Amino acid sequence: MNFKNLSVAAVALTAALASVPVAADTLKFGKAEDAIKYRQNSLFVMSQHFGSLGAMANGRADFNADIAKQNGAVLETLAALPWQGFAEGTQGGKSKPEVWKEKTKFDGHASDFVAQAGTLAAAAKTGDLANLKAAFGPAAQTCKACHDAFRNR
Ligand code: ASC
Repeated sequence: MNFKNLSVAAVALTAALASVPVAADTLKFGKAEDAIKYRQNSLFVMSQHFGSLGAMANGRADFNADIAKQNGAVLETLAALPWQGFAEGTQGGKSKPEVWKEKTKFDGHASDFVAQAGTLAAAAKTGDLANLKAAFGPAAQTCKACHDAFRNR
């Protein structure tokens, strides 16, 4: 293999590795309580990283490109996780019963959010505050839309 083909292969491998799905559907919870804790805690950790990006996007914190990039990367990885915690038979916590009664709609909200988290992470990676600002609102909107429909206050 010549050098050019080798670098093409390296780029293709990197792209393939990057698109390996994160651990989104890997767990079988022993107890409903564990599933509830898992989804609540993963959502909580996500909210902290999301909140840091929001503070920069909204001018409540100084923009730091490196921190934004790292928080975007953490957010993107975590965004895939909570949904497996909403398994059948794990009703409770702050979830409305509609999560399970309207699972397709709920899953649609989850995948909208995952897509926006990816867009926000990509925006954060550019190191440009204007891109972060543009991507933050639509991502926050996907959090809110799902909470309005499926979370008890
Ligand atoms: C957060 C958080 C939410 C969302 C929501 C967006 O950081 O904890 O629930 O953003 O406020 O509208």
